[in-house]
Amino acid sequence: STTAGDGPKRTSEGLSAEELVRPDDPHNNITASVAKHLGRGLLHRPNHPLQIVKQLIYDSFDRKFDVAKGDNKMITFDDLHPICTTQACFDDLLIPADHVSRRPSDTFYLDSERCLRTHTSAHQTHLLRDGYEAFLCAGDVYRRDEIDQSHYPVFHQMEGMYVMPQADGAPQVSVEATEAHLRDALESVVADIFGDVKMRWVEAYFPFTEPSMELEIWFNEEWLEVLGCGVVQQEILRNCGLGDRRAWAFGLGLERLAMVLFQIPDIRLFWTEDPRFHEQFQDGKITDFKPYSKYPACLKDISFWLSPDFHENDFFAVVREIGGDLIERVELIDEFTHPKTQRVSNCFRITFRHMDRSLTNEEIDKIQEVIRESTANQLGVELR
Ligand code: FA5
Ligand code: MG
Repeated sequence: STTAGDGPKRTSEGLSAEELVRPDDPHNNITASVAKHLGRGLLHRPNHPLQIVKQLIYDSFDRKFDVAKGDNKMITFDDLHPICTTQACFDDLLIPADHVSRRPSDTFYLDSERCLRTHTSAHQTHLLRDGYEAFLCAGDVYRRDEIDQSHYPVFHQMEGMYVMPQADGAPQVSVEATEAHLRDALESVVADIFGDVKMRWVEAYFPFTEPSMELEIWFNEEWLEVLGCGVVQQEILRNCGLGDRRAWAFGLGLERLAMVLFQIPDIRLFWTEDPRFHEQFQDGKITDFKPYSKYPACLKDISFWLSPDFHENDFFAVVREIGGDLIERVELIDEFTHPKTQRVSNCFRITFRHMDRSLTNEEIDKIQEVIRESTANQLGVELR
């Protein structure tokens, strides 16, 4: 089997960092540190754990659906450009204009009409309109988020979409049959990849599916959400020229699966160039990752009085922008309300760590000073 998708490639219009970061456009909130992740191509890198998981899922669906038995074959796409229209990312999926996920504190916008895809669901409607009825679509997705060992502003998803086969003139496939087909497909693929793992379905909500659910697996003594899915809203299919056909869709987190399968403890490791990481993985094989010693961390605290429109994610973005991959974690460690003025002050602890060497206190003090200045200037807060 091949490591690349078999669908058409659309990455030719790649934009440079200068074209992505546009301080002159009031809608643009893409930072240089995020921009440099575009085009890294982890899903195409041989022996990379994300690429390995992607291929395992492709192969499993390939075995699951049999064209000879009337199933649709899943066409794979893993080279679609991450810049999409807000129309495709949100409106086409019936996500209302005031939905939280569309806020500039949550989504990276290129301009008023384009953003970095926040999920691979952004490709659903144009692939349907292009005539694809069964596809898997993998790619890097971007969200402004908190920072810790399991959250990073870039991660990877795989979308699956399947329009139920229906003969001309045959009655409409029921929602129940579509949901049953979806559950069976996902349970088989997860069992195929994980072996005998405990799974459970949890009710969920997505504007673009009804009913909607999430699949969780039992891992390290807790339930871990690996995917969201559901029966596609009829309105979406109708808008794509599919009338009363039925379809299901899912969106799965590739890092989540890879961290479980390979015992990878930190989401930032997927981006490292350290050979001690890369030499541990081999295409087609699931092996346990053996952590190598980490370099020591350096901790710095920052306290400030909040401004009325302060949003945590804006602060995280400032820290990430200046500290880049040195930032392991940012956590709120203290909140204080002044008894007289009612002003609120927050204290955040920033954990700095280099993946490939030791840090000196002096170099981190310099970075921390820039973080303090930018926090005050960009967020209008008052440093303490
Ligand atoms: C979505 O993104 C929906 N588009 C999924 C979907 C597709 C639903 C099609 C229905 C039909 P959600 O935000 O829950 O949903 O993300 C889906 C999966 O991506 C999660 O289950 C998780 O595995 C992964 N994921 C989400 N956020 C993160 C994150 N910050 N870091 C790593 N993985 C994440
Ligand atoms: Mg979710």
